Amino acid sequence: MLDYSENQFLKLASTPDLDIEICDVTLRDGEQMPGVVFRPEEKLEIARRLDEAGVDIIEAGFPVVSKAERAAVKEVCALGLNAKISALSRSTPKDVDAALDCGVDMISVFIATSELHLRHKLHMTCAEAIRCALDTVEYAKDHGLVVRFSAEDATRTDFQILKRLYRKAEEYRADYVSVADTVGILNPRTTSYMISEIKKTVDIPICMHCHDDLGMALSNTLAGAEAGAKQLHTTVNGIGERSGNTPLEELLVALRLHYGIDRYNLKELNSISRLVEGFSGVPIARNKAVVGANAFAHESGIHVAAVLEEPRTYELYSPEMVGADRRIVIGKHTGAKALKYITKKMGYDLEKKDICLLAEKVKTASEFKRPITCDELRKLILDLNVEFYYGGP
Ligand code: HCA
Repeated sequence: MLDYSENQFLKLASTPDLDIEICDVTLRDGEQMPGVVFRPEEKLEIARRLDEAGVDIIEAGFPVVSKAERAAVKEVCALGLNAKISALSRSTPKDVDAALDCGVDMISVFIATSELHLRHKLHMTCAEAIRCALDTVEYAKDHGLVVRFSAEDATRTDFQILKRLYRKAEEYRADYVSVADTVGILNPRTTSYMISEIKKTVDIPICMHCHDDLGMALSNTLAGAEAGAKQLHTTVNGIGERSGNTPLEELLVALRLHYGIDRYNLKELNSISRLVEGFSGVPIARNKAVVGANAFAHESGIHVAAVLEEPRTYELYSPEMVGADRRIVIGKHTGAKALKYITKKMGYDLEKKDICLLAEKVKTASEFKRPITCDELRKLILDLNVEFYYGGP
């Protein structure tokens, strides 16, 4: 495989060594995307594939939501995967019991802490919410679970109160504290500030749970990791509530290219992405980074000619690295070199003058605003009425 790491900007700034783990929440927060429901067998298949990709923790669901949900989380736990299995729990012992019944390794105990959520959702005082949270953390610890305490809407919570609460959660033996950027208000600079300050406050690892309302979930997750957050949350294809969460595939590729983290199996990314696209019914945008249909597609004559000679000219990293294929698209911008390559692959050996004629026909035919299929190209070749050698399929 070509070495794609020879770029000054991948080396320019001294990138810190990151001590991170990935917690994928596709099966829980991903499923909270309006209209998305995973069947139990689909949850199992996604969990298996996440495990093959090497994610460290899988948040398998919210067991108290329904009987079926609880059964599915139970089955994920029974798969015996390498990944640790976690479940979401409100700050009440009833939810912890439901998670315990599933056999999870970890639990995410959450409660909203912002003034807005306290007043308009929980109808509780801050002190009451803190009491519920700490009692539940204690209850889960007493029942042998690894506990993440998550402050929902942490990023719109009074920062002094938030830090005090995280310190308390640590005192109550929480194993992690989570910064939930529930409505995606952070930017990389504010993330960096928040995480460094929380790091001065607690000694337990910090989780970064980002939403993409401003399109900054990935950058914020990386900024959080650079500032010392350990557990990074993702969903496949970035599915999740509203604009979604940090996309697993984008984060893993960034960690590989920018930070040299190579323990995740990136070759799984394309197929897991298609799997989740099918199960969730949420189509992947063609121009989506890493897994979009166009991530390694080339049409422009100039680009195709260069890519055919040396793919790195227009590809930052190879499609093979993420289990994808390169696609050469025939359309309005296709040049002679690309046509020669494509027609040869189809088995036609056309002379240069006929390739030029064909290029003109392709331009006219593609005026209908869509690329040309191989069958249409074959028809155009036959319409040329020229002699050629055909040795193809
Ligand atoms: C939610 C809860 C949560 C929890 C995040 C976490 C959020 O709103 O559904 O586990 O840290 O975004 O606040 O997903």
